Amino acid sequence: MTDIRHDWSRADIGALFDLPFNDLIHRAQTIHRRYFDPNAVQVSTLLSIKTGACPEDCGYCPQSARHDTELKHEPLMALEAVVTAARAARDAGASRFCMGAAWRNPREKDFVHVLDMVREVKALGLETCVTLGMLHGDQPERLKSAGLDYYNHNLDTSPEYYGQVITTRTYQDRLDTLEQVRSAGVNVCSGGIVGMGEAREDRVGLLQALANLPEHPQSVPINYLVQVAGTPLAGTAGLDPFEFVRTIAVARVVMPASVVRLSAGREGMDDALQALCFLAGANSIFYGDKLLTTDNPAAERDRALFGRLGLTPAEPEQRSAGVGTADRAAPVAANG
Ligand code: SAM
Ligand code: DTB
Ligand code: SF4
Repeated sequence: MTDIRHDWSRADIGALFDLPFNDLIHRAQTIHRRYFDPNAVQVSTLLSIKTGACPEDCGYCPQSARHDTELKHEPLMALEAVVTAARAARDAGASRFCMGAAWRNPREKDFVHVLDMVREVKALGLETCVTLGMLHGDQPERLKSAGLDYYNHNLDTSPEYYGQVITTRTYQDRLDTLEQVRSAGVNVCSGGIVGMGEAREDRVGLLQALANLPEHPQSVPINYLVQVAGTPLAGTAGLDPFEFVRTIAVARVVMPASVVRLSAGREGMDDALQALCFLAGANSIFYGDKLLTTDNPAAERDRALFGRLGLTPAEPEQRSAGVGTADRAAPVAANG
C-alpha cells in the first residue's frame, strides 16, 4: 500500500493530531526516513523584489497598504541588484533563491523584468522560486520557459477560517492559481500559517486541502505567524509550541514525499524547538538574516545549529529524488 493518498478525511487528519506526542513524532520520523535522508535539510534564501503598498488585505501581512505598519515601500528592484543578492545567497550556501513581490498579480510591464530575474538567477546555478500573487493567461508557461523551478502560493489556512484573514481574494482563486502553475509543469510550493488564532480544526482543514490536491505540493512551507505591529493579527494569542510541532509532523505524514519547510517564525524559536521540528519531518528552512521584510535567524546561528544537530544542506540530487516527483517518488530504503 502506498503512503501517498489524496483522500484524507478531516477525521483521519484529526486523529493524527490527537495522537500522543511521542507516537505522532515516531510515525512522522518513520515516514520521513522512507522518503528522505533524515539528516539533509534543503536551504532557500528569500528576497523581497517589490516591497509594500500591496492592494490585498491579508490580516497577517506587513506589506498590505491597508495596514499601518512602519514598512518602507520599495518599487521593483533592478535586475543587477537581484543578481548580486542571489550570488551572495549561493556563496553563503543556499541552493534555492525565492523572489517575492507584494502584488495581487503581476502587471505585464513588471512581469517581463521578473522573467529576466528568473533567467539570470537560474544561470547562477541556483534553483529558482517566485511568489507574485495570482497569474493570468500564459504567465505560468512563460515563467517555466524562463527557468522557474517553483511557484510559491499559499492556501494559508482552512477554507472556513480563510474569510477571517483575507477578504480580497477567495480560497478558490488560490486553488485556481495552483492549478495553473501545476499545468505549466512548474513545481508547486504551497502551505500556510499557523498561530493566527485559528482552531486545531483549521490546521486540520489546511492540511486536508493541501494533501487532497491532485498532486501534493512538492514543497510545503509551514509558517508560524510573525506578528507585526499595525497588522490586524498583531496581539493574537500565541500557539502552544508543541501544537506547531504537531502541525509539522502531520504535514509530513499526509504528504510523505513533499519537502516540508520550517518557514517564518524561527526567529522566535529556540534551538530545541527547531530540533523537534526537524525530528517531526521538517526538511527545509529559509536561510539568511531576513525573510521578506521581517527578521530571520542570522546565518551563523543556523550554521551552528546544523553543526550541533549533524544536519547537512541537501544536495540537488537528493532533492530531486523527492522534489518534483512528490506523487511518484519511490520510498528510499530506511536509513539508520
Ligand atoms: N503577494 C504574494 C501573495 O500573497 O501571494 C506573494 C508574497 S506573500 C508575502 C507570501 C506569503 O508569505 C503569504 O502567502 C503568507 O503565507 C506569508 N506571510 C506573509 N506575512 C507573514 C507573516 N507575518 N507571518 C508568516 N507568514 C507570512
Ligand atoms: C512562505 O510561505 N513564507 C515566506 C515565503 N513563502 C514567501 C514569506 C514569509 C514572510 C514573513 C513576513 C515577512 O518577512 O514579511
Ligand atoms: Fe499582499 Fe501577499 Fe501580503 Fe497578501 S500576503 S498583503 S497579497 S504581499
